Amino acid sequence: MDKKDLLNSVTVAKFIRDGYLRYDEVVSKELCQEAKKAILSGELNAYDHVGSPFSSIWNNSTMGKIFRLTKVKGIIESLLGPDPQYDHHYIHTNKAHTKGKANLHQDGDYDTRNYGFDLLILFYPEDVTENMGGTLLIPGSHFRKINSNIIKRYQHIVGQQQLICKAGTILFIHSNLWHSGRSNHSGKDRLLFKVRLSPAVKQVRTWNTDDIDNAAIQPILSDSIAWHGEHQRLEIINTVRLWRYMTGDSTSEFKTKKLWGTKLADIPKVIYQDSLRSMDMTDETV
Ligand SMILES: O=C(O)CCC(=O)C(=O)O
Ligand SMILES: [Fe+2]
Repeated sequence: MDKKDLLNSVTVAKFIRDGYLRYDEVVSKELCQEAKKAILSGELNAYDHVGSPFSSIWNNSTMGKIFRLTKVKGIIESLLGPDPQYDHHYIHTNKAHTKGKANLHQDGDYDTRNYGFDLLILFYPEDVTENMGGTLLIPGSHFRKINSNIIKRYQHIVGQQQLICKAGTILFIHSNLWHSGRSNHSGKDRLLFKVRLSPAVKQVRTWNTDDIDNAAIQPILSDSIAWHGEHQRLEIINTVRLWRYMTGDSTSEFKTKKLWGTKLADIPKVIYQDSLRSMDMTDETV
């Protein structure tokens, strides 16, 4: 792809810190209408072939047009690298006047990778208003691996974001970010088309890195997220480690005091520190 259509390093740093990026109204109203028709027709109900190149899926169809918009393609390639693979898609119809959608979870809970990740792409073909049960996201939760739905009892986490948006909005989410659909108290169904893609390459410098030395990046990576509380330092280290993995930086220590001056070798297990499963995993060296 032309590098002008890829994300820059500042935006990728924000993705690494928060675990998601949001783009409002990137899909035209006409394409949203077409997408809604395609969804309701049932033609998209079945999975396609898991592991196929994404470029081979939905050719000559509305969804193909949407996911091949230059802007959308550029974001996908920036986060996953070229030629990502299709994992699955799903139509989430959150019916009018339905409760019981408090279901905080992580899609990538069985994922054994330490740094590589899949991308969830959540496309809303219709407006989502305040009481329609828009997707709830917990920024900065993607470094905490959890088992199945054990987090679903957590409510009102400081800084949580519940989506309210216009038709054509897309969220791009790290597959370990904690998220949930919510109860729909409105009289209208809420529609969400989700696709999960996997990288076909190691996710290193897959975006436009012309601004890699931009001074704005370090404060983004070492920003604190209120709900991390006492774990802020560890979470910043996790954030910086993912940044270092994705920029291919294998120096052995943080170079500047601002990034805590900590020797990585002294803290070999901080990534996914909440996961029992991570106890027997060997960390990749970054
Ligand atoms: O219904 C929602 O907003 C969330 C759906 C979800 O969990 C997913 O697509 O992975
Ligand atoms: Fe999910």
